[in-house]
Amino acid sequence: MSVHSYTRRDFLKAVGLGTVGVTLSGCAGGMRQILGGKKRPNIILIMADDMGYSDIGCYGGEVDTPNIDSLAANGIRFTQFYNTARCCPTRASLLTGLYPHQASIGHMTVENAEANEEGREQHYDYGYPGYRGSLNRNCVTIAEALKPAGYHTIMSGKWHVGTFEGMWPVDRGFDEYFGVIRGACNFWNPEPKRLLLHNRERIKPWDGFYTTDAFTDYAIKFISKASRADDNPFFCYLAYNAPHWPLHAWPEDIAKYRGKYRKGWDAIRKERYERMIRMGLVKAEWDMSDRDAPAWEDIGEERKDELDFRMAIYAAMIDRMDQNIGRLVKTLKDLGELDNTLILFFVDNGACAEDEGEDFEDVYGGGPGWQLGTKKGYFLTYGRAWANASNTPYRFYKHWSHEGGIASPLIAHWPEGIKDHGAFRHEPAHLIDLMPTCLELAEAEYPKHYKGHAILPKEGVSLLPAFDDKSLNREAIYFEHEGNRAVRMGKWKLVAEHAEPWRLYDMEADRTEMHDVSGDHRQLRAKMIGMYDSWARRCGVLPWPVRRKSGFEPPERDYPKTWEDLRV
Ligand SMILES: [Ca+2]
Repeated sequence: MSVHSYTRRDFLKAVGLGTVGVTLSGCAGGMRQILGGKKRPNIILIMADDMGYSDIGCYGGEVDTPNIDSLAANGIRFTQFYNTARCCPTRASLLTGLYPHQASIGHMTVENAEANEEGREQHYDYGYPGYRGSLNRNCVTIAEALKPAGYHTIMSGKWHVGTFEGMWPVDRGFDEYFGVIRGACNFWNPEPKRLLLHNRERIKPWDGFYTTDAFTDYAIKFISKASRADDNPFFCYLAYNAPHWPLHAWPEDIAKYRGKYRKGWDAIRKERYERMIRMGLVKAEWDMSDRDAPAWEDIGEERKDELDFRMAIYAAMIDRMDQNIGRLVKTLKDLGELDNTLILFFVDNGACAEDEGEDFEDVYGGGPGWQLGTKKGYFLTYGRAWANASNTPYRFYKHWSHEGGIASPLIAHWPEGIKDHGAFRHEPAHLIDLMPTCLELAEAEYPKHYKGHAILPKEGVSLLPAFDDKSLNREAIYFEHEGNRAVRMGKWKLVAEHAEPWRLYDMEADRTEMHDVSGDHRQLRAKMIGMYDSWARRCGVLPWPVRRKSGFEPPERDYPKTWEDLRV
């Protein structure tokens, strides 16, 4: 038994035996906490998938999210928290505390030969260190770092940082896992090749299965088990796939919103923008981004009805996630764990305007209208016009390094540790900060070596000072995805679309990135470009598009594609 797994019961036993002096001399953090009469907190990271900055109520949205709003009202909200603009790089970064390329997920995750037959190079193992498509062994996950400190390590939901066995959550420090290993899936019936697993066991979806509900069921099950097992705290990573496409929601949740979006995106954007100004989330002097779609009044009635349906399903998916977060919070309360649990809620990337093609031109949503409200459909989306509204007041979307791609809500709720209630924090922060935050709370050491591999130094800073409204004292934060790139340093942001020149914005005066001030700050711009280039070299970022390394043949791997292929 390590000193870290020492429980209160063991401690009392040690005191009774009169060996306390001997015991204490060799003790690390966990014991100090017990001696201080305070147990280290449980930590729960809850991440939504492909959601706009202003969809939820406490960030200015009209979607009904009372449970998430309650976490915000009794905790704090960061206004400038950043992700990496895409599903798998975000997951790699949050899990490891590194930039995605350092963890080898500079683009997407490895697929099998079948994906290659779609005509695009979808293998995603490019042969370069930053682009291997699964977490490498020169990083540790938060679970791997917290487990030696005695934490139970639990995950439920979408993994998406390594497809094949050996790359799975139970291979990367998690005691228990339930969820979908690969990316997007049918919410009612994840396709066999998406790999629905409990630990290593293949699971067939049951009657009434819906990913958001099922992921929560298992998170609750694992947490309850850990809470009852001993006095050690738990770390839980709950990665919802909502409200990522396909648009799939329960009829009763859709009914709540059907018709409410007939007012159109112009009205929704205006309402959100004004609400956000009143809330103190955005400044009135920031111009709202341009409408990236036709005017709502120019849309025909039939299309308006379908567009309302699409947005109603999207809202229903968020609503359902919120209901499930309510169930989780109630469980924590019933277990007596809520007060000493840090819950962080955030999103993996901004609203999604993806199109089936390469040119992102689908304004009104992908997939046939007849699939809406059914359990069918894969690429069934709400389109760029609604994504533009989801990201009010910011520009661009998932994939981009502008605020619409990378800005995320971050709610921190921890009754015993955060005394400020309902307040905002304006310190820029990033996914890379979650590892240092968890390490500090767990009093765990970040390893220099792990299982025989040298581990890269962590990149972020602990968010705990910001919980107490103190500065984070950081230098800069960097971004790159598919050639879209950015540097955030203090109030300045240098940002560029792929193949476009750098532009410079003063985020205090213009967070919506509408007024390039490059001309007024040439030296600063040049300095930040130099900083970006050094960072890109250091972290293995390559110029986009990245192609498979010459002479490199990715290892052939396969997995069962159908239920018939499974030997159950
Ligand atoms: Ca995503």
